Amino acid sequence: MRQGEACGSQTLLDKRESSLRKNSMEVEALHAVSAQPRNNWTKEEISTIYHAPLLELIFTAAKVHRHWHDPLSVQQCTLLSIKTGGCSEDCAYCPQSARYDTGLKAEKLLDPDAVYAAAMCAKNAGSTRFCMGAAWREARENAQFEQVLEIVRRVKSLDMEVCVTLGMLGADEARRLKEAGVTAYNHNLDTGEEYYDQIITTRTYQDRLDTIQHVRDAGMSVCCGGIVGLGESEKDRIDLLHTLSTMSEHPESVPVNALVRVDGTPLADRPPVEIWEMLRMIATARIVMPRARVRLSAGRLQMNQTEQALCFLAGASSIFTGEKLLTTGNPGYDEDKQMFQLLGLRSLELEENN
Ligand code: SAM
Ligand code: DTB
Ligand code: SF4
Repeated sequence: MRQGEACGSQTLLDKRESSLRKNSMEVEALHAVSAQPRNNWTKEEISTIYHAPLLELIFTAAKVHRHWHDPLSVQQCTLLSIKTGGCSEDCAYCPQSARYDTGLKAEKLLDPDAVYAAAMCAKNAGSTRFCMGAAWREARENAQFEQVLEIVRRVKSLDMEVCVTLGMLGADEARRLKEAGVTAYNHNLDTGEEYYDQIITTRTYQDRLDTIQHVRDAGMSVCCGGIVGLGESEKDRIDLLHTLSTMSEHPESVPVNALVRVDGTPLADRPPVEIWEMLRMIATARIVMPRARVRLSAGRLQMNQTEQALCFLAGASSIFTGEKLLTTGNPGYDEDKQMFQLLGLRSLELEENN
C-alpha cells in the first residue's frame, strides 16, 4: 500500500486529477486564457464547453474574463427607441412589429433635441454608451436617415459611445453613419441559422451577415448577439455561438438577451428563461470570444441581484441601465447603482476602454 492511500488522500487526489484531465473543456478554455482569441472553434468544442459542469464552466469563464478584462468594471449603456413601432417585419419576439397587436402605439422619429436631452440624462447617470433603436426593416438614404445622422452628431458631441440599430444596412449608409460619428452598429443574428426561419421570415440569415459585413467594412464596431428563450434548442444556441466566434474578427460586443415575453407576440407564452441557460450562454460566449464585451441585455427585470452577480462572474461586462429598454421595462438607475455598490462593481469610464 502506498503512503497516502492509507488515509484515502492519494486516491482522492488521483480521482480529482483524472476528472480534470478528462474534462476537455478545461483544457480548451485554458488555451483561451494563454493564447490569442481563436476563430477556428468547432461546434463540438463549443458544445463541450457549453455542456461542462456548470460551476466548472463559470469558474473557467471567470478566469478567462479576468485575463482579458478588469472584472470589476462594467459598462453602463442606455437605450432609447428613436422610432417606435409600426415595423413591417415579422420577428416573432418583437412588440414593435405592425403584424402583432401588442397595444404599442407607433410613433414618428424623435427630433434631435429630444434625443440629445435623453442622452445627457444617461451620461449624468453614468452611462458611457447611448444606443438608439429604430423599428425599421432597413435604413435607406432619405430625409429620415438625414435626421438620424443629425441625431448621431448631437449625441457624439457628448463624448459618449454612439450605437445605433436601424435594421439592414447597405455599404453607403454604413459609411455615412460612420462619418457622422457612430461607434458601433447593433445587428443581432438572434439565434442559430437552422432555427432562424421559425422566428423571422421577412429577411434571411444571409441578409443579416451582409449587414454585419457592411458595418465592419465601414469601420464601425460590430455589436452582434442573440436571444435565449425563443424555443430554440441548445444546439441552436451553440450554432449561434459558432457563427459569431468563427467570424474572421469576433464582434467587439455580444449582447445576450433573455426573451422579454410581450402579450400579442407569437412568443408571448414561451416559458420564462432559466438563469442557468443565461449563465451557460454568457460563460460560453466569454470563453470562445475572450476579448468581446459580453452584454447582459434584455431580461434583467426577471432576475434578482444574486442571479445577475453570477452573470458578471461568468463574464458579462455590460448592462443596459435606465427604466426602459426600447419599449419594455428595465431596472432603474438607482437600483443598479445599489447593485454595483453591493457587488463592488464600477461603471466603466471611457478612458479605460481606449
Ligand atoms: N429594427 C432593428 C432590427 O431589428 O435590427 C433594430 C431594433 S431591434 C428591436 C433590436 C434587437 O432587439 C433585435 O434584434 C432583438 O435581438 C432584440 N429584441 C427585440 N425584442 C426583444 C424581446 N422581446 N426580447 C429580447 N430581445 C428583443
Ligand atoms: C439588444 O441586443 N438588445 C437591446 C438592443 N440590442 C437594441 C434591445 C432589447 C429590446 C427588448 C424589447 C423591447 O424593450 O422592446
Ligand atoms: Fe422590426 Fe427590428 Fe422588431 Fe424585427 S426586431 S419587428 S425588424 S423592430
